[in-house]
Amino acid sequence: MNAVAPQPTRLADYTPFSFEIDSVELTFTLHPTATRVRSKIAFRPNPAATDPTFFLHGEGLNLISAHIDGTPVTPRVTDTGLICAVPDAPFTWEAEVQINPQANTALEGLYMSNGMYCTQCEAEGFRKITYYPDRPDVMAPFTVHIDSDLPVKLSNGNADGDTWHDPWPKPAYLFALVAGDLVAHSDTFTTASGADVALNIWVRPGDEDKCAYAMDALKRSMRWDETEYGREYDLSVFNIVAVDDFNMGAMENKGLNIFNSKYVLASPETATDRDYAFIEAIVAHEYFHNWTGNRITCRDWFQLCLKEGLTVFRDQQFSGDMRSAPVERIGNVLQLRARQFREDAGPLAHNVRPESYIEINNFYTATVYEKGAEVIGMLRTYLGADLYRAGCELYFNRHDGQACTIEDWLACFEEVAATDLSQFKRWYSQAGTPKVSASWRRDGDTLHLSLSQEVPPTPGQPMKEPAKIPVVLGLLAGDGTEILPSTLMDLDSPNLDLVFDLKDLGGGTAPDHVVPSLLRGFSAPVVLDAALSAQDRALLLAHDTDPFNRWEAARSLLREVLVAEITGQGTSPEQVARRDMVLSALQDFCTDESLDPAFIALVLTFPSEDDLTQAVVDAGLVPDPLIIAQVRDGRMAAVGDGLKDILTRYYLDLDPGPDYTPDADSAGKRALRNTALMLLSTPQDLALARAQFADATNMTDQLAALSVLIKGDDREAAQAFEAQWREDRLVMDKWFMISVASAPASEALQVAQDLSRHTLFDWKNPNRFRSLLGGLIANPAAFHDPSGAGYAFVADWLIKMDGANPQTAARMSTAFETWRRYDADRQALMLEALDRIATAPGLSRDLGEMVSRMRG
Ligand code: 0A1
Ligand code: ZN
Repeated sequence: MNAVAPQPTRLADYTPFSFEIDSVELTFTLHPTATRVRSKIAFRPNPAATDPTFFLHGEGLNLISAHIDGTPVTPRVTDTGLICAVPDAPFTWEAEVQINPQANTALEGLYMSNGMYCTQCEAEGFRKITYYPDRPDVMAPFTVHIDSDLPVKLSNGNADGDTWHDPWPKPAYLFALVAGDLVAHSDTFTTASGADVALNIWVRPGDEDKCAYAMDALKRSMRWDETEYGREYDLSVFNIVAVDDFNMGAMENKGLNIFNSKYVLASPETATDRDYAFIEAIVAHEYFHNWTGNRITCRDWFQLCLKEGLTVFRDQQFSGDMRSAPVERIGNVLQLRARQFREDAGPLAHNVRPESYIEINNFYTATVYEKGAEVIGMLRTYLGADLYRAGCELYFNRHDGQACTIEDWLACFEEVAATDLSQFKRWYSQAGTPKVSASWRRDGDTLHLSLSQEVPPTPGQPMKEPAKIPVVLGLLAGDGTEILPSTLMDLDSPNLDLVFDLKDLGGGTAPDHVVPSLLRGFSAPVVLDAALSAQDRALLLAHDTDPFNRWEAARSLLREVLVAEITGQGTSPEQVARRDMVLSALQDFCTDESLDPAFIALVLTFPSEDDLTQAVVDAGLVPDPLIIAQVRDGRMAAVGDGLKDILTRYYLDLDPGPDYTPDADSAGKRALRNTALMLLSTPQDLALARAQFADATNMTDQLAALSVLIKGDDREAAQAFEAQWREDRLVMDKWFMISVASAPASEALQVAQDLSRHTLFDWKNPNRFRSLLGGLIANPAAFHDPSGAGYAFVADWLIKMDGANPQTAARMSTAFETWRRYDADRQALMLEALDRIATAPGLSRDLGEMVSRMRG
């Protein structure tokens, strides 16, 4: 543990900075171990400030000189920054510092990746570059000079030789600099008002032929933001740079987005359909930040969801428009449940707008991002598309150039819709996933439907107020016809009783049987508990007009069957009958020729082991990861056998041929075909997978086959893949991941241990580290091995990584957040691993905070 316990930063303590900045001029003289940074900053007292102290953040800097208005000064320098006496009037601050980019393994501030200089400043990395008020509410125009022999030198804004000028005031976290031996894939874009923009994607020589898809996604994003949100681009150049060493997915630096290369580079041979979809979404996400994040930014880091929730919502809308909206929605909900519901149910649960933190980097979470996006979606559901757009318009016009709060954002919607959003605002200040229960009864021709809600206690929040929950519902008659189309109900109190006149809805005759279709489109991020019989869910699967609820019905039927089997009730006659019924419901569903293959693939995809673990916990039982994996595999094989004819037909009919295109339709066909492959294959029957592996001409099909083969313990396939792709970093990341994630539980840990000694295991590269460790964590039966060896392996690596890159170690540590789910022995072993991390010498603030929150 650190000698002095780090102190939390609190939302309630916000005060504005004592000075404003009129301009920033930076001069970089690049050197791998001794880069010089000169800064010249025009400060002016801030009339809104109460504290006149001149404090500049700075960490790990070697201060060479400092001047105020040309006169040398000697500031008081500490570990976190400096304080200096300054005039009570405008003044110019000049400083020179020296830094060592090559020694920067934390990848925050200025660092080197394969001989290239690059920066990552969000959230608080700029303070590792020079002394500055490194807080998002201090915005200024920047001019940057770069002195280096390297051929390509980039920064924010527009270029004039090696000098870059960004006219738009921005906080330091959006600063970026790149220098290296790079080549560009270039294009142009003309904005709606006729301005020409040069577009460049900068990559290492040799990678330029893998940029076309990202470029296309960028142009589509730019157009979409114009048509859907009225937002145009505002500089004459937009640069994207791909780097191999990056802590996160990508970063929206003004005019100079920096990307993890895995979210830029794609060719059919090396990238999967999933990779293409991510590239499209992340390119869009970073581009959309230009307005939601950059032109209008956050007052403080507690407001992170202001830019992230909104920008995720916008990128999800974009992907829904570019691809199949229902398929995208289901994918987003799967992610939300897998990551955010898991977070919300454990010791790391926190508000969409947290109120205190020790290390802000620990709050780039599924709750801030994904639940934050759901909150925007609910706002739009309540207001409707037109008022939502009007509120956004007001927000953009009113707050351009400002650093804002959630209050500023909501006030725009309260104003355009003349409504009070104070109860809605609880979505920002209450953690936990609300549970909505629904029950109904028939009274003659009247249906009484009761909804109730309960928000569970979370760490530090024992009591909750009722949330405002939009429940979109419809009603189906027993023959499958819809008698009530989607209708928005507002569950804003603990209970809501609804009454429907079925005679009226049935056009004069009340149907004999009525099935409610609740929470259509997943209209709120809640857990729904509705007492729908299996027959009713089968009816929804067959007939609901809402695709999300069709999928949801199938999923819950499958989950129920699996949980029964996992908990030892699988052999009862009732369960055997239930399984037959589910199989025949799936069979009927699959024969509908009009359905989108991507949608069918989702319906046939089994709940994950993690999902089933939570379902077992929800049933009040203790999960055994090995049994869960065995039952899931066995049931998949049984469903594959039961649906053999139709799956084989899909497999044969849906071959899109050798000409790969990454569009959603072709990807959907491959998804269904590979789902069929997975269901049809067993360790005893790998012929289809072997043939596909040998013949594959694209990475989607090759990797799908490899996964099946590794699961079937076919080591030769894994070796062949390695031999084929050794030279390709991004493909080898997939190999490291899948070799462990798909391995049989009894072998995965040994495979992980062996791979950690592989010559290509460059552990300081975050992608490679995440592939190997993430692969083990994604194989719960191996990670949770009763010996505790899986926990020990991960803990050892977290401790090691923490010494080099605390952010990456801290993010990966969430593998332990679910320790309370397990039996006493496993709990003890997981806590032992956490305690070992907690007492590791030199533990970082990042990992220290995570471990202490998880420990509870
Ligand atoms: N703002 C970026 C994500 C990002 C966040 C933090 C980082 O370093 C701590 C890096 C990138 C986004 O939302 O894409
Ligand atoms: Zn973002």
